Amino acid sequence: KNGIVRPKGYNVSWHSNPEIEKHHFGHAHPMKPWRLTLAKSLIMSYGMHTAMDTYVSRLATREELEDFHSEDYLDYLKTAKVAMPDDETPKDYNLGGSDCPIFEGLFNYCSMYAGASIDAARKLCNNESDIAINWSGGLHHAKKAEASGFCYVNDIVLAILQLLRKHPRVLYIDIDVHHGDGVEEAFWSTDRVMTLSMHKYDGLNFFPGTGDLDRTGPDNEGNPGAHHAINVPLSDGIDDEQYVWLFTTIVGRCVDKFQPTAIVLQCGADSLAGDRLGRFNVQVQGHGACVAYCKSLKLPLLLIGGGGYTPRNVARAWAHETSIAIGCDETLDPIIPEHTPYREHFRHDTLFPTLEQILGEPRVNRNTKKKVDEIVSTITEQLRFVNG
Ligand code: VJV
Ligand code: CA
Ligand code: ZN
Repeated sequence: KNGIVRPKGYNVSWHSNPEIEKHHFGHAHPMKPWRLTLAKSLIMSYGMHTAMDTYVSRLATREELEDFHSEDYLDYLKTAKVAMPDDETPKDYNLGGSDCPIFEGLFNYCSMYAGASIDAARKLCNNESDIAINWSGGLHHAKKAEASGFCYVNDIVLAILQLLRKHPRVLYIDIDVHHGDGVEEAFWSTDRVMTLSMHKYDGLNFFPGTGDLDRTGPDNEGNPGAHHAINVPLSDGIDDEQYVWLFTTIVGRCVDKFQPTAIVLQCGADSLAGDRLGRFNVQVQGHGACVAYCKSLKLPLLLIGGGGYTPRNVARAWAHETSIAIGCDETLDPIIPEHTPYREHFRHDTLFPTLEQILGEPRVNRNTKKKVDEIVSTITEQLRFVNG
């Protein structure tokens, strides 16, 4: 296998545990941990693992999970039994419905993806990594005592809490097509974390139904967290040009004002065109440009996964973004190597399966220039209230 040259003096760490990939949410559930196997197959067939420090992550401890989650919720999550297969009504803590089913090994699954994010954050804290990656994490909807939208334990909140032990200010950015409500809410009352989510927003018609432009944090008397939540509500069909322009413009201004000392980027791949649940027209190139922009800021960077429901495209995006982290994106052969396991999955679209190709049926872009400009000017106004 062709190895890739490791950049000197620059460390990328990859945190994963193959056990995670074996879990099943149930027949026809859109969340497929197996997409991680597909992503890993691309990353390894390009030889990228030789250019990173690779770690098999461990389970998060009970104590670590309690940094955010309530004891009673964790007790329930640990002991919850697999329900009747046709039972679709969510039970206590929103567990057991069709979005957040109780499946075999659920607590191990949660402890593993959380352990990987915590490990990754610690590598950044002790300067052993410049960029740390956990594609199995990014489960942004989980609350202190509630499962939500395929998320049970909020590994992002746990990782940010680790970063805050050393870093005075953390910028959290979320390019999943859904609103990053759980992370936003967890840091509602602090000025040490700024949260920024770009997402499809259509009132209550698109999950989770929050994330309008005016949702900036509670501005009750003396709340230091006021104005530190940034929301970019978008309509169907946004393309690379608009998406990347919005991303770089808004993130650039947030960094100028807030002066973060570390960045966490949730790279949910359901914002890609052709996603089973998503509505955007973002391509692998545009999605990756967001990662490249964050890397260019030269701050400790945590890359985590998230949504993504068309597995071959999730794998394409996260393999491409791994190559950006390493700095070998320009030298990769766009045609997926012959020896890649599961290569047939990528032949779905074209004769020669490639890493970066036009994904999905194009959707009509419902985002007007006027609306996009208005979003930037409203957020620019909001940022006048923020100091680094
Ligand atoms: O829209 C919802 C909630 C409902 C109730 C439950 N039914 C199934 C759907 C409507 C109001 N939930 C969303 C949750 C999206 C979570 C996204 C997570 C992330 O990407 O942001 C981060 C990892 C939703 N959209 C689509 C579905 N649920 C869905 C769930 C299924 C399904 C098909 C669609 C569950 C089981 C099966 N099919 C078999
Ligand atoms: Ca988002
Ligand atoms: Zn999502």
